[in-house]
Amino acid sequence: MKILVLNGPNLNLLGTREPGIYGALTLAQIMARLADEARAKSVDIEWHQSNQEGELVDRIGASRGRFDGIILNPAAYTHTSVALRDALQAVAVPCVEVHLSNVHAREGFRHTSLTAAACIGQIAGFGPIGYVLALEALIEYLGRKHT
Ligand code: CA2
Repeated sequence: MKILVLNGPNLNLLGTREPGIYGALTLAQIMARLADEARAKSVDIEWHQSNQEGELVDRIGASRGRFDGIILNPAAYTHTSVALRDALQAVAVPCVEVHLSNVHAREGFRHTSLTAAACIGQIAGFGPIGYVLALEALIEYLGRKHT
């Protein structure tokens, strides 16, 4: 099983600022923890971070046939990107949306996700462990039959 993990804009700044909202770990540390969990479950993961919407769209577009599932933290593009939503719908690779913070308890503009409707589900508010929960959810989902 191969899972693509995509992280959107400014998540490269994790661990350097706003630890009160996003925690003290860097993205590399969060991804290392996820990779440990994946290895223990015999799952291959490949992860990327980009501040460019088009790069994220391209990576989603190229995922069909190469990956069994996607874990996506679209960051600020969650709330704005029709392009990411269309890409997810087009490839139809099962995707779990992850947010470190509980977006629903924050500013109103974060309550809307344009991408979540193109995902099998959303995990928000559990910090870095949200990525591990997303991996477990994907493994469970992919183990079931979907017609
Ligand atoms: O909670 C999340 O994971 C978010 O996707 C994070 C995004 C935010 O726009 C979403 O509404 C919720 C922001 C990522 C920016 O990360 C930073 C990390 C350190 C310092 C500043 C920003």
